[in-house]
Amino acid sequence: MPVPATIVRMARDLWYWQWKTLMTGLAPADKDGNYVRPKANFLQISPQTAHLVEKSRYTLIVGRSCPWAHRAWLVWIIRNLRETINVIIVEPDRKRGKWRFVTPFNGCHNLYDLYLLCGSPKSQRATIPVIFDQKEMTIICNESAQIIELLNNWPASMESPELMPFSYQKTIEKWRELVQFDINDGVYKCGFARQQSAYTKASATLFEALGIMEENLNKNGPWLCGLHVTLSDICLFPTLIRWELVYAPLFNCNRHLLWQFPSIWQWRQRFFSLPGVADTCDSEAMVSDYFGSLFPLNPSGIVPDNPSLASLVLSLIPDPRHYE
Ligand SMILES: N[C@@H](CCC(=O)N[C@@H](CS)C(=O)NCC(=O)O)C(=O)O
Repeated sequence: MPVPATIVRMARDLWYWQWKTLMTGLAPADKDGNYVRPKANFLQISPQTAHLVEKSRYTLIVGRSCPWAHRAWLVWIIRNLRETINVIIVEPDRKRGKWRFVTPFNGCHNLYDLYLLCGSPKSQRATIPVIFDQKEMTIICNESAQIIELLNNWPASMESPELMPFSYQKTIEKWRELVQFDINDGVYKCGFARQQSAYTKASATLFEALGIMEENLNKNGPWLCGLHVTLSDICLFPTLIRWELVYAPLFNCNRHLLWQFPSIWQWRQRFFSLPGVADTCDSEAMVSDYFGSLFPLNPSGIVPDNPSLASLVLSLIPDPRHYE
């Protein structure tokens, strides 16, 4: 039996009100419905002194689904820092909306308790990535943009690559800024937009930035700043590896398909093939966490099927004659 139109309208209005209420908890927005990312609050050592830190005193805490944690994990892998800083991978606890330690860490079962132990106010969101100092029992940094700079200066072997060489610094900063605001955060601005106009603006900015990346890689590749992998590549990859799995289907990042940017497509294949990188890309964790946790965007909780990540990333760009 068809549902009467008035009931449908009432249900829609009620759902829309509930959706807005839930979105307020999930993703703060300004008065025009644009998503505004909250700020992190811990930073106690400067990147310039990170190379002086004592070996094995610190732990990097990451999770498999989080793109901000992924960039820190990538620096750890690419600079081969396993001798000088431990890594712990936390798991999402969806019922409680917290990051959970697989085995208790300093007596804490979840990251929120570790934040409290380190003197964080109760109102603080317990986010990853984090660098924890075991000696002082404190979090030294919980902002990924700073964590990757710290890790780039962390004690490492002579062969470890420098990801922010001095002569490239200006160029790296320029790309990092575009990547951070228009791409890393850009996908969230699309997905968490509260109004059509906010979404339309975010989507246009996002794809314009991808266009700029495409042109740059085409002219100056193979990496964003030329011949060497730098922190700008590290920042771009976590967003692009989640593209078809999460951001296109869940955050409406659909204006173009990624393979329509051929240089970006090849750049992603190149980055994915670097030693150790594929092991940091757990597509099941990414998909189940985003689709399972972001209730206001996916109320059914249904987690979609996907091709294997390697087959997707390493596939050839379709021949233009077949789609034009
Ligand atoms: N400013 C942070 C943001 C990190 C962030 O938002 N992490 C998310 C996971 S992708 C998180 O841990 N969220 C937990 C929460 O908000 O309670 C950074 O870039 O390090």
